[in-house]
Amino acid sequence: MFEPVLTKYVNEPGGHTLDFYVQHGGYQALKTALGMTPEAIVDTVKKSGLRGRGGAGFPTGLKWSFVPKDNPKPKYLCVNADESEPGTFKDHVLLERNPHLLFEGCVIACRAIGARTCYIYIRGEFYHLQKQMEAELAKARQAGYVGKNILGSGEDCDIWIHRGAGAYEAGEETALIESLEGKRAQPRLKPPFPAVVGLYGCPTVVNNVETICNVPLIIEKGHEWFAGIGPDKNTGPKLFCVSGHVKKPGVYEAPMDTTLRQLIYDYAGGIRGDRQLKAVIPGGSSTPVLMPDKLDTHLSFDGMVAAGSMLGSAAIIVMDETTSMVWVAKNLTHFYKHESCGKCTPCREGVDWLYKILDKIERGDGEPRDVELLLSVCDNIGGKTLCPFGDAEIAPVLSTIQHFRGEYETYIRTGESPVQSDFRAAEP
Ligand code: L3W
Repeated sequence: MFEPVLTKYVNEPGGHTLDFYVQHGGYQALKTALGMTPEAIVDTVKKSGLRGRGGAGFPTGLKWSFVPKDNPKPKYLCVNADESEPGTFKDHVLLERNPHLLFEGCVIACRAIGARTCYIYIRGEFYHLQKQMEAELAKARQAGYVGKNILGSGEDCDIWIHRGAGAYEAGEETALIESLEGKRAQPRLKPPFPAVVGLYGCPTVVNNVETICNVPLIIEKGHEWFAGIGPDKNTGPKLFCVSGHVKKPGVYEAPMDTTLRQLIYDYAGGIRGDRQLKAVIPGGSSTPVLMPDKLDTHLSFDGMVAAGSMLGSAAIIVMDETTSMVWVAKNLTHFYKHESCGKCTPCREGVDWLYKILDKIERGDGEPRDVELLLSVCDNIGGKTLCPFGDAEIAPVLSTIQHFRGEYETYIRTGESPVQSDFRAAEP
């Protein structure tokens, strides 16, 4: 199995502290980066092939290079730690167990894009992390790794931890920026992209936690090392969150040429009770369901697209034969209904209709026209909203109908779920 690098010390007692981090080679990459030009740092990250770990898989070095050099305004780095996609819990591990890797990555990334201020936007529910992260940040500032005149280099870079108020939508980059500015977390129209007009109207890079944590590793071990891990264009170590009906749920670090089968059966111990696998959501609740015939696909950005889904936030939700797919669609739709920010009418109104129809089917009151009605409502949401939320909320409905239409139709005809479940998860 792959030798972890991002999560190497996460189970060590005290592994999150500055002393432990420095004793194990921490902040050496920062020293190296301080001797590099910003252009050289961007170039190294580009050559590594690092792609964003938050959902879109956009090339990180390319995103950094969009920040205009001739713009006299301040530049900002925002770390997206608003981890809230159902099934996703990888960034939490890094924030809790390896915060200095993130701080080190932030200072290096700020140098690369010409920023002196970085905000780490953590989700509202991470209140237990805020105190610990701020205590460790204070130690890093005291030791000269963060703040003014970093390690005597003349370089300034401060980091602030900002906790949101518990809105999933704040994970969308422009909504995150709005929230940081003190407004409701609602998305802005793009373009302009944040790299040009972002926080306070200034050039801003928004990167995910895991993305930034890879930066010190690339500087320390070299872009060739990083590019040598995993398949072409899908390089570097990757964190996968495995949840659902597996024997050993958890966060696993592996290269992206690992297959779904290996992750579920070798890493996560296989299906609980040795039951049959029914379906998998591979990249968090916003990504289409995959069937077992895709088990031998690489868990890479490109592999998952080729299989008909997305790697997204690499949250693999495993469902066995006892899972009602109508219930899955209803459960996830309840989440999206609760979290829609309300700005775009198709999303706000449409998701409520989706939920009502699914709830009606689940109660046994479904009508034969309901499947077509669900598809029609989805058609009026997809691609018609400012941010990807609209496309996200229809993915569970569309993909469960695509693969399990018969299950919907039987449920509607008989008024009962055709799936024999021996468990019942909490009702939403
Ligand atoms: C400058 C251009 N910048 C693209 C930037 C853009 C963004 C990135 C990707 O997210 C997924 C979806 C959600 N000039 C640019 C440019 N960019 N062209 O590149 O852009 P895009 O449009 O492909 O994706 P997106 O709409 O930002 C789509 C998921 O991301 N998502 C992520 C949440 C992440 C967290 C987290 O990290 N904690 O919560 C939220 O919407 O599901 O799959 O930066 O600006 N020409």
